Amino acid sequence: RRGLSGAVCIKMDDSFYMRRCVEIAKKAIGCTSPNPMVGCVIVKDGEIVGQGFHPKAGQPHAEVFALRDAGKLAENATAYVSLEPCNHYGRTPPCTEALINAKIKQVIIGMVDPNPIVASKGVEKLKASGIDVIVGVEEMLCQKLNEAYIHRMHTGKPFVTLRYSLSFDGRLLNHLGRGADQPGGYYSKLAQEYDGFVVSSGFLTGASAPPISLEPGASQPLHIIIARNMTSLHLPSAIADSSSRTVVIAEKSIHVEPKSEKVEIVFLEQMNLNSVLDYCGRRGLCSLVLDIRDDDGLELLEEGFVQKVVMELCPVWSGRREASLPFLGMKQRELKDLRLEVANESVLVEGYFS
Ligand code: AOF
Ligand code: ZN
Repeated sequence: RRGLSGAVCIKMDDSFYMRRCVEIAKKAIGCTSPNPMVGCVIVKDGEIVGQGFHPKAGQPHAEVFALRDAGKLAENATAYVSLEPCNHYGRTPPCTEALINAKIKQVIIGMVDPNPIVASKGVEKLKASGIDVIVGVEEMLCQKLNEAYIHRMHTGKPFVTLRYSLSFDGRLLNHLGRGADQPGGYYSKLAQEYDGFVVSSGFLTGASAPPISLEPGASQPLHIIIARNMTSLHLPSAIADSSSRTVVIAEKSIHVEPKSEKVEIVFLEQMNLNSVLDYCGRRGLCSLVLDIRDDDGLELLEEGFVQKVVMELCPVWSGRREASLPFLGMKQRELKDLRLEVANESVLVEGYFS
């Protein structure tokens, strides 16, 4: 067969369409929490006749947009969805019904939804309606897309990524590598992707600019200050005036200045890392960055609450003899699924705690 451009069309396989679902789902990166990112593609006779993604919690799901896009062509077509279609009335009606009503013939699913109100009920409903269902195409890719959502569904806590910068002589830096917080820089992208940043004391002294994303149209992360053993807190203007919201989590009464509509104070009766993360999970935060510029915040790592590490190796020799060797005295652990990237003038190394 020949396409419009005259080029020979190859029949694309399930994996290709599922990867397409994941690609379009990412258009909503950072915007869907506490919902997952989901993409859907409707294919008929080897052609994509409709596609859609879930833009934001409260808005229609990916399948609804894809079916609208396909119109009547959805009849007898195959729907590819990166996550199992829902079968419940939440903020939106069930996608299984929408697929059934549109007379979809086959549904190919990337992964089962770990949300207990969905978990396999969507698959069962589709099958019971006579639709052919396949589950597990490009499953690992679909899981990676929603690693934070899946983690929160399983644990009730946000997925936590530790980020820090090191010099070539192995010292913790209190600044980012060049270009990291510019548009397209890894830090700006992390701030777009993650729901919240735990800001350590380096930010409170005003030494570091608070995490914000400069990606076009990005949603900004919530700034979280864990105010343990503090009775008063003066926020630097960079935080108080930032476009992001800030939440100060405290144990007992705390005096926070300056007052701002964007700064919220939350009290937790028994404040420990477990209760802080549980609170963040209840609040709907699926993912957090623990941004280390000095030695605080390290208990999260020690207690096993960190899932992923992003280390930036900056091309500087600090020459500081006394400067902190980060994480000294922490217990030995293995990292897996390593990824390496040369970003601007730094080297980024990512890994997951096993
Ligand atoms: C899908 N496609 O695009 C999304 C799904 O409150 P609701 O109605 O938006 O429901 C939220 C739940 O629906 C969410 O926790 C997840 O289980 C599922 N999200 N499912 O088939 C989508 N966003
Ligand atoms: Zn749905």
